[in-house]
Amino acid sequence: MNRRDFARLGWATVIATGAGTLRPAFAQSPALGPPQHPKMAAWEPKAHQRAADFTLRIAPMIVELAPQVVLSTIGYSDKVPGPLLRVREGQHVTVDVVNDTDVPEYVHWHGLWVPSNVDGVEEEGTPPVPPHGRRRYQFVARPAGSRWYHSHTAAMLDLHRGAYTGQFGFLMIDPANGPEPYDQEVFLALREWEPYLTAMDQDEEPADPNDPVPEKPALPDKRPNGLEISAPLYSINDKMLGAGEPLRVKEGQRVLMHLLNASASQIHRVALYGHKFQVTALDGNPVPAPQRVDVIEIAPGERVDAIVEMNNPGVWILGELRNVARQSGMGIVVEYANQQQRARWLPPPKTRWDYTIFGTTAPHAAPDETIDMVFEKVPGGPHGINHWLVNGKEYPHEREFVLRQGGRYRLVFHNRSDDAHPLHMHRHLFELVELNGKPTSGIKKDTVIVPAFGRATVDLVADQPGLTLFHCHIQQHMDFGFKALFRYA
Ligand SMILES: [Cu+2]
Repeated sequence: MNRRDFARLGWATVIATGAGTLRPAFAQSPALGPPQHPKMAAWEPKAHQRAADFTLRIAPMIVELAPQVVLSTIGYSDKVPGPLLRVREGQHVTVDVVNDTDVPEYVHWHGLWVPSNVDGVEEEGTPPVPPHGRRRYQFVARPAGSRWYHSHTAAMLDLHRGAYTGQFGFLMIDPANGPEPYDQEVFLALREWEPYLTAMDQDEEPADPNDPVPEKPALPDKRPNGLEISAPLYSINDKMLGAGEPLRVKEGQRVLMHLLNASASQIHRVALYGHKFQVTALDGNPVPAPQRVDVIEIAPGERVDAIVEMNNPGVWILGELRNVARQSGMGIVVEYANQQQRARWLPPPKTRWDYTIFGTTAPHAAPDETIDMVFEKVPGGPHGINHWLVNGKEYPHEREFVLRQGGRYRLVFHNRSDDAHPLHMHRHLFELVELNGKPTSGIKKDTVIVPAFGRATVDLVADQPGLTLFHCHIQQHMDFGFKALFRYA
């Protein structure tokens, strides 16, 4: 049976196994009562502290992806995605997080300039939200743009923790000077559900033979590939294609779409037949040269903001290009007013996603230092899981990566593996300099896809003192070696 057959037949199986994820805490948790843990008292807000702007409750919950397709996961405040946190640039934000599960949790504020002890990362020294306890996170909301928050807990072999759960949500930091004009705003988070381990890698489009492969070794690695994460169910937000309300639009509207890939493992490509995406921001940061494209590629951790001009009346599917992903749920119906026909999917023209077209040709300031980072796969390993090396070693790297405050660093990412990796730098933005030899300028990101056997070069100004985690945003890769800690001298 191939993977597609499984996707067609497998729902009942999946739901049955999914039920096993219900934890005792689900039955025991008080609805909103006082914390049960003895250590809790220390975390109670003091009388003189003001009330939090937001409270997030981490707890087991049920998600109805479609009628008859219901699974259990851990989520924020009983919502998937979690509540939209919307703040102004520069606002002092207080978020109380209540952990109603049996394990410590970390909430990471992805794309924000926050100190290490607030970033929500164990490796940087952020204290956890204790089991059946609570923790207050306080930060200044910056920079402006589409940010998000998510669990940063290691999952390892537990596929019901960290990024495999429903613990993710949008965090919008509205710019002081207001966004571009639009008629409607939508938030679309791409997700997979009920992950499992397999050595059959069918979750990505086959590589284009014309893609440059500057890091391809002369001799191919003949070792058999280890286990990777796959998933039979897909959704946009909490609904499979066709199960939720359609996105209702009117001819002539400009719809601002905030796309987020909240997946633990897969890069996605989406299209909307007969429409173009005017990409205005990458990872929440306005691009110097907005462009209209047919297809958006987005990796775990990335965000893309795009305006779609609704100028092709009908009922269409905005969905994943891969049939298996779209037919297993990754899509949403876009319905124009007064159109009743069946939703249609037609594949878009063949295009290649290329960050560099959104940049300029301005020259870059010379770096103070260049840091080369080489990424390699160790196929198989303990439990048959692929392991990952950064400069020949799995995490940790002692004091290998040290930044001097104010220094300008050029990081060269050499991907010597046959997978694409979304590489994320915490607490900083970097600027793209080159992708597979193609120069660009002015594109600020916090996560960049380095294609299979490809190379990406980025510039980073060391202006956020404190421990800073760097890692692949694919949860399993991060858990099995693909991370490094940057320190300030
Ligand atoms: Cu990776």
